[in-house]
Amino acid sequence: MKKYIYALFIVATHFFYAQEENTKWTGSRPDGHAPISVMGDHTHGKGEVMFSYRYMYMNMEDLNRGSENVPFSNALRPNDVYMVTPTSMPMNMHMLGMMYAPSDKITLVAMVNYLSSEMDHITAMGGTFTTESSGFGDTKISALYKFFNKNKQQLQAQAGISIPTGSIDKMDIIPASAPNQVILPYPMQIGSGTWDTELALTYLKQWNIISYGAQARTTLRIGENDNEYRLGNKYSFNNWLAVKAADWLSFSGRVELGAIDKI
Ligand SMILES: [Cu+2]
Repeated sequence: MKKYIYALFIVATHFFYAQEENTKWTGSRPDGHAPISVMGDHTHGKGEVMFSYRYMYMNMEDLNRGSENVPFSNALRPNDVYMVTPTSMPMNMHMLGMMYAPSDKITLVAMVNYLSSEMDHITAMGGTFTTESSGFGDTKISALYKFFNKNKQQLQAQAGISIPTGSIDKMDIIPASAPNQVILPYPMQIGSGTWDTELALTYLKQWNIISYGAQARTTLRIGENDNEYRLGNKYSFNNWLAVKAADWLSFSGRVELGAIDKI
């Protein structure tokens, strides 16, 4: 499956005691935040608290063989061995986050999310059906450490864990199993099932009306889950630019390079 569409919104509340110092990078400018899908992009000053709500919609559709787009019939009998192939998978994600800085150097981050997904299928006989799963996902707790902030540049590291609170036992009825439920495939499971390590390194730079950021991030999965598999490790490299249009408005965009290991 490929082709995905992101829709992202944020409602964030800041309780800040902003100190505008001309020589420092600052998150209190509207362009002091990365595009919303980048996590751990900023730190807070001592005593600051931030709550966030993020919503993401992602739809995946079409079928690829290698990197080539192929019709669904290519995967189905008599062309191939499969009885069923997925055709699209829309997903909704609600993310609640909290940040708190016990000191100027350290910011603590906690995140929980609620996921609901559907997967549409077509069968070799031409029938269609849809499966559904939803629930609270894995819980992420991490700490951001600020190495330095000078000359309008900041460097920070993030280290954390993902606690496997999300289900890996989601089931639904498919035509071949009715009236019984069967276990749903990997992408329809809510959690990873493993304790995962999250590590990131972020560099930030600000000019008068422009901010730049770069972040390398990895998710390393530990061991196997209760269903005897492990999702692939994830690696990503993000680059973003934000332009300050007014004291309350900025525009930003990012380019991400990513890789995921095999399950
Ligand atoms: Cu924050």
